[in-house]
Parts: sequence; structure tokens; C-alpha cells
Amino acid sequence: MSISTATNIAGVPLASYVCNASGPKCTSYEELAELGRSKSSAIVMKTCTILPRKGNPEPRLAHVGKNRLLQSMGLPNLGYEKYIGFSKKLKKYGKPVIASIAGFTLDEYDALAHAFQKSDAALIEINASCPNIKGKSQIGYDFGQMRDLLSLACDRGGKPVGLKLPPYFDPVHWDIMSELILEYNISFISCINSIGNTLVIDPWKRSTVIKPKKGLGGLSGETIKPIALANVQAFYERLMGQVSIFGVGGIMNGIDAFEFLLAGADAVQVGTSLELEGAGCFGHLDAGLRTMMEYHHFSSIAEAKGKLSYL
Ligand code: RRO
Repeated sequence: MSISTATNIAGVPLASYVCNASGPKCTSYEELAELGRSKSSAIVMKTCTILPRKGNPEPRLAHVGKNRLLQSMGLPNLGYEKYIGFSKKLKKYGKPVIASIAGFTLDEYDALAHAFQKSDAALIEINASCPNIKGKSQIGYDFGQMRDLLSLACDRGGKPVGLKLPPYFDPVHWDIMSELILEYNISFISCINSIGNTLVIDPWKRSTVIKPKKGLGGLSGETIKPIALANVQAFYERLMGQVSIFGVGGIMNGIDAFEFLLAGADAVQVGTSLELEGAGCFGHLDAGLRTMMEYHHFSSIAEAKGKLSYL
């Protein structure tokens, strides 16, 4: 049986179901070029800000258990102008480049969205969920601010604009967010970001494991998969196929990717797998997904998407 994992996000074709998530190994040009040479179906760039940032003090990333990370990177990036330039240089890899942006004010979000509309990026992901900036709440948890952000930053030109969302844990929040996404014609969502403000303790050292924010950081990896799947399922039901969905959170193997496909994701992004395994992860994940599709007699992503059965 010939199986295709080709898909699309907001009409932008992706040669396979798996690409990187903004976060690990996507900040410098060298790292982005490695993603270009890898089997990642897109090149998602590190979330950028108006000015370059060094990020939070170290240690700021810890391996906590076999397939989990806790980090509080604090948005280290080279500043948006560099990523505008990279989007052009990276075109030679023949796959979509996805910009990720975060402002400290709504005006900054607006300026960044504007700037990338004129870049060579194929899609613009607005990061509404960075959990690691001291004194700044995650905009995705403040629906009033979210409305202001959407009325400013979307629809600034022809490129599809998406939202990177934090995990929600209550159906009412999925309802409110879905209404906003539909009202403002958001083209895609990426859910979920890491689970913010979690604490891991080293009992032997009687210490936190990362330095910023008294040890609080974003948790990622296999523990967060059920939360990510629930968010994908919730938005898939509510957005009724009008908005593409990137599933993100705890995808460590092809079976995990297949579960996101059943829940309704159009494609998946991987962060922790990339950090732990390196750029070889994309080929392994795609092969594992194909095996699962073959087992279930699905030959395309479209055939399998959302085919979760209920008891
Ligand atoms: O850089 C970070 O600390 C970071 C960001 Br921007 C984000 O969106 N999610 C995350 O877990 N870390």
C-alpha cells in the first residue's frame, strides 16, 4: 500500500506530517539550516522579539526524567530583523519557513506581524503563550488582551496567521478561545505550548533544578501528551475544519503522532524529541507514523484525520 504523510497547514503544503516546534535548536542560522537539511517538513524559527535577547540566567534547562524537560529559557533570540533575513536564505531548502513572534506590548506584536508579512516566511505563528518572562502573564490566559491582540495582529497582508496557545484545562476556555479564533479569521493554531510555571525539585540537593523564577519553568515531553491531545480534540471539534491545527506536546514516537492525527491535528511539531534526539527524530517519527497508518489501512492524512472513535 502506498502511504502519504503529506499534509497542509492553512493551504501551505508540507511534505510530511512532522516538523520542529519553535524552541529547541532553531535560534541560529546554523541550527535552522540543519532543520532545512533534515526531514522536518517545515523550518519553524525560534520565537523572536523586536530586540535581541540573551534570555534568562543559567541553568535554565534541565532533563527531568527520561522523556521530559523543564526550561525557562526566557526568549533568547537574535532579534526579528535577523529572522526576516533567515527566512529568505532558508528558501533554498524548498520547504515552508514559519516565523514565530512575541511582543512585550500589543504594539510590538503588531509591528512584528507587519514585518513578517513582508518576509519570505510562509506562515506567521503568534506566540501567545510564553510562560517564562518574569512579571508577564501568558496572554493566552487573558481573553480580553487576546481580543485586542487579534484585532491588531491578524489580517496584515496575505500570509496566514496562526496562534501558539497555552494548554487549557476547562471546556469554557476552549469555547471562548474558539469563538475568538473564528471571529478573527485565524488560519491555524499550534497547541500546546509547554505547561508553564511547573516546579521540579531535586530532593538530594534540596534544590530547584533551574535558576530563573525560583525554579518554575515550562514542562514538556511525554507527561504533557494527554493534555495536548485533549486540547487538539477540543479545538478540532469546535473549529469545524475551518482552522488548521498543529498538534504539539510529548510526541516521542510514531504512535504518539498517530494519536494526534486521530484527535484531529493536520500536522505535528516536535520540541522535546528534537532536543533529546537531534534532527534524526523527524525521519524516525515519520516512519513510525507510516507503520501505524498501514496497520490501520489509512493511505493518507486526510483519510485518518479525526477518526477517533468514542465508547
Ligand atoms: O523561550 C522560552 O522560554 C519559551 C518560549 Br518563548 C515559549 O513559548 N515556550 C517555552 O516553553 N519557553
